[in-house]
Amino acid sequence: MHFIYVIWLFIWAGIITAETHTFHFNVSYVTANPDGLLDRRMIGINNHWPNPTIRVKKNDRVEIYLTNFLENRNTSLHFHGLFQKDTNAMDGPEMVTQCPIPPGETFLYNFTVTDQVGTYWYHSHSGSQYGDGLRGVFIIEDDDYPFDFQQDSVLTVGEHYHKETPAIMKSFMSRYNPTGAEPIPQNILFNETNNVTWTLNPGETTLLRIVNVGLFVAHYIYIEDHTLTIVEIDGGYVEQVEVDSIYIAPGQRYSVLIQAKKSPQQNYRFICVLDYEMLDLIPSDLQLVSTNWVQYTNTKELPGSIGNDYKKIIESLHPAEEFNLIPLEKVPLYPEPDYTIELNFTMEVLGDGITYALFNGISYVPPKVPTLMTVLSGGEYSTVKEIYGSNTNSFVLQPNEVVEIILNNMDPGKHPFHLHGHTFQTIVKSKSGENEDEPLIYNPENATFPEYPMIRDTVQTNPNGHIVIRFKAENPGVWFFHCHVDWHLEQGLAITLIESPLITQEKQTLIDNHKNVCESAKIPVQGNAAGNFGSSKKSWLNLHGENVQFSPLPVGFTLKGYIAMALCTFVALYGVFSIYKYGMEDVNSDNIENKIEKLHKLLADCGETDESAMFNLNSNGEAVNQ
Ligand SMILES: *[C@@H]1O[C@H](CO)[C@@H](O)[C@H](O)[C@H]1NC(C)=O
Ligand SMILES: *[C@@H]1O[C@H](CO)[C@@H](O)[C@H](O)[C@H]1NC(C)=O
Ligand SMILES: *[C@@H]1O[C@H](CO)[C@@H](O)[C@H](O)[C@H]1NC(C)=O
Ligand SMILES: *[C@@H]1O[C@H](CO)[C@@H](O)[C@H](O)[C@H]1NC(C)=O
Ligand SMILES: *[C@@H]1O[C@H](CO)[C@@H](O)[C@H](O)[C@H]1NC(C)=O
Ligand SMILES: *[C@@H]1O[C@H](CO)[C@@H](O)[C@H](O)[C@H]1NC(C)=O
Ligand SMILES: *[C@@H]1O[C@H](CO)[C@@H](O)[C@H](O)[C@H]1NC(C)=O
Ligand SMILES: [Cu+2]
Repeated sequence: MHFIYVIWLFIWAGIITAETHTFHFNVSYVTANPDGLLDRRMIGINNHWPNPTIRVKKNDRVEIYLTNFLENRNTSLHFHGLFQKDTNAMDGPEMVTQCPIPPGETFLYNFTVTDQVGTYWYHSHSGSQYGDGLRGVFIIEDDDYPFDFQQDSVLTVGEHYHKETPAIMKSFMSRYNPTGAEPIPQNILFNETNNVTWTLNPGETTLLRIVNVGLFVAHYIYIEDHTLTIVEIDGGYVEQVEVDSIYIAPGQRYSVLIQAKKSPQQNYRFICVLDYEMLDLIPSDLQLVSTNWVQYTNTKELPGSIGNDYKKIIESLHPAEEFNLIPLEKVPLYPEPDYTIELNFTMEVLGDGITYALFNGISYVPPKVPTLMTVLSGGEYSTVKEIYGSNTNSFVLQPNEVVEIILNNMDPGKHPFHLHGHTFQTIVKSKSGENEDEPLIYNPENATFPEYPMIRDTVQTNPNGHIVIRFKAENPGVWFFHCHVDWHLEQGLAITLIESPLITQEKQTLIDNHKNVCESAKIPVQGNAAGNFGSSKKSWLNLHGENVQFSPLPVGFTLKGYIAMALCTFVALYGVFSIYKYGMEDVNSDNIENKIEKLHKLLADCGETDESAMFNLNSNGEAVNQ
């Protein structure tokens, strides 16, 4: 008795609470049939898929030995939302903070979760690889929750593709897709499968941690005749809000309390609906609504499927607007920024005929040396922005300054932006702009900000709108800021924040294991973005050989015959492909009109003269002869 009492005291004092959790993750292909329609390879851990949920407590240490058993594919692991204080090299994004892990190699992820609590997730940060399944939930339990519940449960949602992401990428980033139309998923996954029955015990309260592990589409989620009480977003507690549904973008987390009925007489549907506005076309056989169930009693039948009338369902819902969610620990608006970064985001076709995502005209292209290694080897030159290359969208931040990012989304799509290593205040989130030619550009002149802005690590920008976020540069290291639509990340929609490089050098080093992995990947661990270095500033500024984007398509290009012909072919193929592939019964007219407009612009730019033989898409998505 006495002994237990002493232990109790220690725990209360928080002295011996930290534990080390060691995992061996053998990452390999596993055959699975997530949606019940097709066997395919998914990327699993220890010959199992779906992947395990990691549960730890505040201040615990996590050691993961990740061995890459994939044939011909590199991998990496990112812990989405974790600050990785003083362990930047454990953050995961390939060529930003680490070398890709080649087949056969083992990488040790070793970090503590410090005082963070809440719902996070882990996923591959090698291209769009997590779309093939390398993803899972990461929970940090609190010692003392600011709400009561009896059950603690998780739910992941996402979209599913029948093809593997390298094959999808090949047709997506192609000259034959000049509008950059995003890949259309084949299905919704509800907890990595579908037709799920979830049991609730009458009268109990459940904390449900919901994570969007998809790489493209946001979801509406609700339980018929039940209220969801939002208590946490992206690891931060919020003032409780009762809603009939939530809207969750890729990368985001919402924890909700669900009060089970005291004496239920029936079972209920648990519904998840894709945000169809994010899809360019809606194939007639695509289910945008996923019916699952909450079961109270197995003596009553489950209600039937709700059907696929997604528009009607979405119209009936009132999800919480993320901008209005107030952190429980009311954090006042951060002061005026010491440093402001303005980013104008556009999608454009570059000289190779492929659509890229650009910030201020620059599409992110990975450097030859991971940016963290450039910091660690750069000595006094690590504060010079230029050494990080001309195509990495790098910005150097000073210790503890308040940084503001203004992001003008000059694209008609919705984009969930994620900042590594921090949470941020969203102080402006505009509505959608009317159209692509008149995006709503942020004007600081008339801006008003909330007293207690919402805080999270991933926020969705509205079409042709803007967001303004603020954060404190209190975490030395190299941090990626990018769209969590991984198709867009692969198109270059990212910037690199180099935060307090001199302090990073002082406090952080690469362990031998990491250097070995780099050696095996044949990636240098010193030098500027081009891999050049030396004793002089001149050698550090020498970017000869760096990776760069294709140059823009010249306007009125003289090889217009070639280009025009190629573009005509794209248009025709695009239309014909769409018709054959999808039936085109329900084309998303808003999006498709934007894309058609882009095509027209492209053709105009190329000086196309003979339009008589051209095929084009009308707003019903039919190929028409102009
Ligand atoms: C879910 O139900 C649908 C329709 O009955 C079926 O086609 C699919 O295979 C089921 N999914 C799973 C994972 O069994
Ligand atoms: C991982 O693979 C290695 C090598 O095949 C094996 O020795 C080890 O037991 C595996 N670990 C797990 C957790 O499956
Ligand atoms: C793995 O990474 C190395 C080093 O960047 C690269 O050369 C190789 O092409 C990558 N492999 C694949 C399959 O992407
Ligand atoms: C993980 O990092 C801690 C702190 O640097 C160190 O003490 C520990 O030995 C490391 N674990 C492994 C397995 O190397
Ligand atoms: C989702 O899967 C996890 C792990 O298998 C399970 O614990 C949880 O109850 C499931 N959630 C729902 C809503 O079915
Ligand atoms: C962004 O676009 C606006 C409107 O065209 C322009 O005024 C502003 O200078 C641009 N900012 C940058 C950084 O290019
Ligand atoms: C800003 O406010 C002033 C005064 O109300 C108004 O005249 C002006 O049009 C506004 N500017 C913008 C860009 O909304
Ligand atoms: Cu995006």
